[in-house]
Amino acid sequence: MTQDTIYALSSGGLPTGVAILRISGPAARVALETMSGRLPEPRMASLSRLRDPQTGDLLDAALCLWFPGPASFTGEDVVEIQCHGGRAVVAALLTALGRIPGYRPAEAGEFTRRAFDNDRLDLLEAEGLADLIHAETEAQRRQAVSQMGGALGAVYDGWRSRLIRMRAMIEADFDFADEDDVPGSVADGIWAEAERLRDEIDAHLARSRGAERLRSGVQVALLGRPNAGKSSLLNAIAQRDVAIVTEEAGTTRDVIEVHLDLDGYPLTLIDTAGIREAEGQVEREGIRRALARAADADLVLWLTDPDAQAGHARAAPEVSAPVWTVATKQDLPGAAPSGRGGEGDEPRFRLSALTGEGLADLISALGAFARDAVGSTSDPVATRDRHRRWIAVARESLTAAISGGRPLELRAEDLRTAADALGRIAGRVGVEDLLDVIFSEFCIGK
Ligand SMILES: Nc1nc2c(ncn2[C@@H]2O[C@H](COP(=O)(O)OP(=O)(O)OP(=O)(O)O)[C@@H](O)[C@H]2O)c(=O)[nH]1
Ligand SMILES: [Mg+2]
Repeated sequence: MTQDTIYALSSGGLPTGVAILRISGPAARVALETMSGRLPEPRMASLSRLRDPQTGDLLDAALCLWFPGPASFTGEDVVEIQCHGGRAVVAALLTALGRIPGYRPAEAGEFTRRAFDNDRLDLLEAEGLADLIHAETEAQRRQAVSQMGGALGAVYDGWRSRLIRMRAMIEADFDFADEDDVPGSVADGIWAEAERLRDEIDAHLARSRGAERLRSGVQVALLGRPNAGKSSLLNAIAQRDVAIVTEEAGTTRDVIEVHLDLDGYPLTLIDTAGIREAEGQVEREGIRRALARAADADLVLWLTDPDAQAGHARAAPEVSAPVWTVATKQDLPGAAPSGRGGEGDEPRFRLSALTGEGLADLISALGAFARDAVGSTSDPVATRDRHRRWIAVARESLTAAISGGRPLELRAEDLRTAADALGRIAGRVGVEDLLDVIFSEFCIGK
C-alpha cells in the first residue's frame, strides 16, 4: 500500500522563536535531500541551509532531524525541521514541501493516527496524549501523562489476562468433569477470583466520575434572580472583566464560562441569565440554558442579593447537584447580618464582589469541593465515557458468568465476552468505527 507523505506545522501559533515542521511517510527523506542536499545522521540534529528546490533561493537555516522508520513517532520515516518561527519562513517552507511529489498537508491527528496504525501506541495512550496536549492544570497533566505512559492500559490488560486465565482453567475443568468426579474445587477458586475482579471493577468505576471531572473540569453554575450579582462574582473570581455587568436586570443572556485552576484542579465557573418570568424571547432562551447548565452542574451557587434576603425571593431551582446559598452585596447597608428567612436557609457564604469581602472563603471552599469531586488521582482510572461503557459491558458478562445456573461452557463464553470488551478500550479488538472520532480530537500537526 502506498501512503502519502504528510506534513504540517507541529508547533503552535506564529510568529514564535522556533517553529517545528513535521513530515512523515515513505518520501519524508526527499524533503531534506532536495532542500538541503543531504540527509543527516539518524536522530542527530544538524544545522542545514534549506533552499527552494525549484529556484535555489535560500529559505532558512534550520535544525534538521531524520528519524528512519520504524523507530519514529509514527513508525514511518519522519523528518523534523526546526526553523525560525516567522510566518513567511514557515509559509515558504510549507509551500516548498507541498510541491514535492507524494506530499500533502496532514489532517488533524493524522500523525498520531499513523502511530496507532503502526502499533506505536494504543488507543488509551493516544487519548492520554490528546489530554496531555489539552491539559490546563497540574492534576490534569499528571492524569494525562500517566495514561499516555500506559498505566491505564496496564490495568485493563491485567484484568483481561485474569479473565483469559479463568476461562482456560474452567475449560480444563469441564474436560475433566466428563471423565470422573473431579471435585468442583478448582471452579470454586475461579469464581471467587471472578468476584474479586468484579469488586475491583466496581471500585474502578466508582472513581471514574472523578477522573472524567478532572479531564473536563468541575462544573459550577452561578444561578440567581436577575441582578443578584452573578456576573460581578464571576468577574471577581476570574480577576478579569469576562461578563458584562450593569444595573439593568436581565443583562446576561448567554452562558459564559471561565476556566479556573484551583491548586491544580480545574473548575469551570458558569455565569447564566438571571431567573425570572421573562418577557422577551432572548431572555427566555437564556433562562432555559441557565437551567439546563444547572441540571448538569456538579455544584450550583444560588446567589441572593439583600433584596432577595429581605423576602422577595424564590427558592433555588431543584437540581441534583448540591446547592450553596451565597448572599451577595454584603457591603450594602441593607445587607442582613443573618438570614431573615426570605430564602428559608441561612446563606452558606456572605460576600461582596465590590469590596472582595468573603471572596477568599468561597474560593477556598470551591477548591476543596473540586479536589473532593475529582477524588484520588494516584491510581489510573477510566477517564472517558467510552472506557466506562466497555467496562460496564465487561462487568455484565462477568456477572453472568459468576451467577451460575448454566452450563460451564456458556459461563466460559461469558468470560471471553468480558475479556473482549476490555480489549476494545485500548483498541486491541475491533474499533475501526471509533477511530475517526477519537483522532479528530487532535490538532493538526499532532
Ligand atoms: N454594592 C454592590 N453592588 C454590586 C455587587 N455585585 C454586583 N453589584 C451590582 O449589582 C448590579 C447587578 O450586577 P450583575 O453582576 O450584573 O448581576 P447579575 O446577577 O449578573 O444580573 P443579570 O445578568 O441581569 O441576571 C450591578 O449594578 C452591579 O454593579 C456588590 O458586591 N456590591
Ligand atoms: Mg449577569
